[in-house]
Amino acid sequence: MKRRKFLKNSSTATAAIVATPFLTSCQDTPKASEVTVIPETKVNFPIVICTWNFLNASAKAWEILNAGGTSLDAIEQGVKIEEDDTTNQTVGTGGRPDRDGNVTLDACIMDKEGNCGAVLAMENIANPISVARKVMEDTPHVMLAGKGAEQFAYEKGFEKVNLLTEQSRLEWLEWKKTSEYKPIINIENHDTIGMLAIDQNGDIAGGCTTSGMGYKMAGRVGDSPIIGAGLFVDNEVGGATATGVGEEVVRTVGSFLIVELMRQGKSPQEACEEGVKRIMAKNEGRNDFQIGFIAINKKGETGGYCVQPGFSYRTYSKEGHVNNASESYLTP
Ligand code: SD4
Repeated sequence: MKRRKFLKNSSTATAAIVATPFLTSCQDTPKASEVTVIPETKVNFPIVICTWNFLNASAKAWEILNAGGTSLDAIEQGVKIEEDDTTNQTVGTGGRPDRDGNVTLDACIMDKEGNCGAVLAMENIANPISVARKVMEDTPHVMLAGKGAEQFAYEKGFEKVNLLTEQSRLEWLEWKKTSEYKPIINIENHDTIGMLAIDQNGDIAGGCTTSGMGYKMAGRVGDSPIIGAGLFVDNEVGGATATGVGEEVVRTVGSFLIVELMRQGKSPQEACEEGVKRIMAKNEGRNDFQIGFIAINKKGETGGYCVQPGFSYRTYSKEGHVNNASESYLTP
């Protein structure tokens, strides 16, 4: 039996029973007295984790998982909470605009089969994660950008909305007085939501949604909607997602790297640490940007690591919900 199948439906401590080599060569089904019990393997799912301290988003995802819903539904419904929160100025409605005053949204989603969908630099649509899911499910493509993504959303019944709130407009007008593009650590690049979930079947899905870096150049796209950079899920291994300065995450294909490190045997925590170290190796001496990675493996073990102090990630499972302060590569 494949390990993946063995873990299926198992959300509590599990003892794996393995036939000895002698017995397997002699008969198909060993008797209970003739098997070796290997140590308990603790699994922890269903579970959802997300970047930053998003209690409402993770609670929504947990509600779906706990009721037996799929990880894919949990991701979509969970991150939508932040897309609709106008006080979150890094995601969805209320997001900070680009330097021309236009709010452009990026999102991607990935399911247990490795299917994925993304929208890039899309304007006037409130829930890019749902459009990304439609791209995944209803088109032969993976990514739609700009006007094409917006047009596709209208065709799918999404409404045109004004994403620029008064608060974000006034801050942009203030920014324009100096027009200095220098994202403030843990402020202007704060609050993108990347989310990973495992459902009761043990299947993993992930999503990531953002308005990108505040006051970016028109047309700029970061890591968040790029499969492998801002998000990656491999249902055999685990998933990873990122927040922070997307250019640096793209340069190392960060989330894919972390999943591959887990495939090679690293824990989610070790893999996130290695991911950040790879980025810092390309940026020796720099201390002016933030990146945070989170990861989960097939057993529901989690990890997170970042460049600068100040990043946290939330976990929500039967064991409760916690905002985990992430350790950082740099010290304060
Ligand atoms: C980006 N990674 O567009 C995003 C920004 C972000 O919290 O994470 N903001 O580069």
